[in-house]
Amino acid sequence: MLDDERDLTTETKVRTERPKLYKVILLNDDFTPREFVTKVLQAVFRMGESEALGVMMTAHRRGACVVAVFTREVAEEKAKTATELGRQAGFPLTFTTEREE
Ligand code: NFA
Repeated sequence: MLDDERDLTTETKVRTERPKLYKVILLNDDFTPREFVTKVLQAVFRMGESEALGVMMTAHRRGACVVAVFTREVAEEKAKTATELGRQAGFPLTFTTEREE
């Protein structure tokens, strides 16, 4: 179609919105073994051992650490899965999600 033939009164703009992003946050506790936390980070968040150790130790020292950022559904699913792995092993390990600014 030639440009001149387009019906300018019925054109619609296509806008693709950026998805809102959510942080998954690891909370420290006094009971979950360091090695268990490290293994969960590797399994659920596909981290290598040294990165997982770094995240675990940051949460241990500071009380919490951002693990990664995802769309809402993925963040909530990973936080739930990782928290559940701790519960199944009898630990209070907790991952939360928070909307990124
Ligand atoms: N603070 C826990 C310990 O000393 C380790 C831990 C780190 C737990 C990060 C939860 C999150 N065994």
